[in-house]
Amino acid sequence: MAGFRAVSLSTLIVLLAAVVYQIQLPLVLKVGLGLGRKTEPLSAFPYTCRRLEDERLQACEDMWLSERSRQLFLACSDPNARKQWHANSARYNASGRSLRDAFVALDIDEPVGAGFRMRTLKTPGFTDMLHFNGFTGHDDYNGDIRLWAVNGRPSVDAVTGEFLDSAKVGANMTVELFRLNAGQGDAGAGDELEHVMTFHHPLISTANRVAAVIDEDKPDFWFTNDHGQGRFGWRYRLSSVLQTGDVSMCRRKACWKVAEGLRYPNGLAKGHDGLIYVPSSAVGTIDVFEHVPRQGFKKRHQIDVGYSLDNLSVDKNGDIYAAAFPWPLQFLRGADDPFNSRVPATAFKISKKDDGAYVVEKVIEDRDAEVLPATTTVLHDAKTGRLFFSGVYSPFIAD
Ligand SMILES: *[C@@H]1O[C@H](CO)[C@@H](O)[C@H](O)[C@H]1NC(C)=O
Ligand SMILES: *[C@@H]1O[C@H](CO)[C@@H](O)[C@H](O)[C@H]1NC(C)=O
Ligand SMILES: CC(=O)N[C@H]1CO[C@H](CO)[C@@H](O)[C@@H]1O
Repeated sequence: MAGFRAVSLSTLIVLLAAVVYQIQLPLVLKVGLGLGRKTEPLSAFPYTCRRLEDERLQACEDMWLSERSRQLFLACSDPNARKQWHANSARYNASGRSLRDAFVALDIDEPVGAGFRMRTLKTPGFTDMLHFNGFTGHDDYNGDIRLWAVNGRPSVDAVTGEFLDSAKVGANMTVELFRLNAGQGDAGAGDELEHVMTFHHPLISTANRVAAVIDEDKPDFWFTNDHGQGRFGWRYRLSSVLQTGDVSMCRRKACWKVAEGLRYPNGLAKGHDGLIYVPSSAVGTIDVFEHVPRQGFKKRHQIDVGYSLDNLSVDKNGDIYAAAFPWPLQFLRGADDPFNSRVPATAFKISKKDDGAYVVEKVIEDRDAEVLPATTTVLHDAKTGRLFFSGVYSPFIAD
């Protein structure tokens, strides 16, 4: 009986997927496979690029720049372990998970050798493991720096403490808030992060990245659930087809949904205009929302980029930079062999004109994967004009 049910359910899923994909075939082919796309080599762009290689700078999924202290924060991991355990890509071998995820801070105005002065931040007050996905930060008025990070740990049995099979029950996703206290937060200063609190809630289910609401010193944040509430099984696998991705908000112990019906909502960011920009990887668009208190998100614009988009970042001038994959399939395949794969990368700049219209511009592309990593986040330092690239499984970052 169970077998029969499994067969009919999976047949149904395949049929359903086929129907939906047929309707959207042109879009899926264009965005998902990169068909008919003209890509350009690095030499077509006015940048010189180099790799910053250091064993601490591996598999840095995400970055955030503290403008005040001129420190670039990265959430780094172990590229080989990502293959075994990465809750956001349904890799659930808990025994192969990384045991060395850590925040790394680069003082980007302090060059040292071929790179920058850097230090790994300790988190003594946090006794659990970190398994990073996206994070964000904020320069507080009092000089503190706060970092909100998505943490995807294996689920454990509350009684025995043994690992549960996260493929069957989903990973245990939380958001962890850390603080680098004033003084410690100055470039090159302290290396200990204070753990402020853990957010644990049923709605933090397939969390991808966080955007801080920032209302004085409150810890409130928005975050994307890239597979919505589908923690495992067909709800997980079909999420971007069924458009079940969502954005939710948390205030201390309470969380609620503010937007739904999204296709793989990814690394969201809050713009300087107060609007929230949510890229959808599966369709190559950015939805622009206004947060209306007590009503949730109201969609104000949609920006079409036409590339499979990844995470966004906002620079000091308010321009948005988006990492994109010209060939998404190559990106997915590359994850299995992070040290040898060559995956093309693209970055877009999205600026808002005075009349409110958006201009999308390709700023760099590495068609032949000469230097840039399989990029999941690109960040622009408006002060120096530098771009930083990092990748969820890449063994290096680049600038
Ligand atoms: C899980 O990870 C461990 C440790 O890396 C490895 O030895 C094992 O082969 C992995 N299991 C599977 C099913 O890939
Ligand atoms: C998930 O993490 C929270 C916070 O650390 C913990 O209280 C809870 O017991 C964990 N649940 C499972 C199923 O692992
Ligand atoms: C915040 C962040 O880095 N999120 C995502 C960036 O894109 C990759 C690939 O789609 C995701 O795996 C990350 O979770």
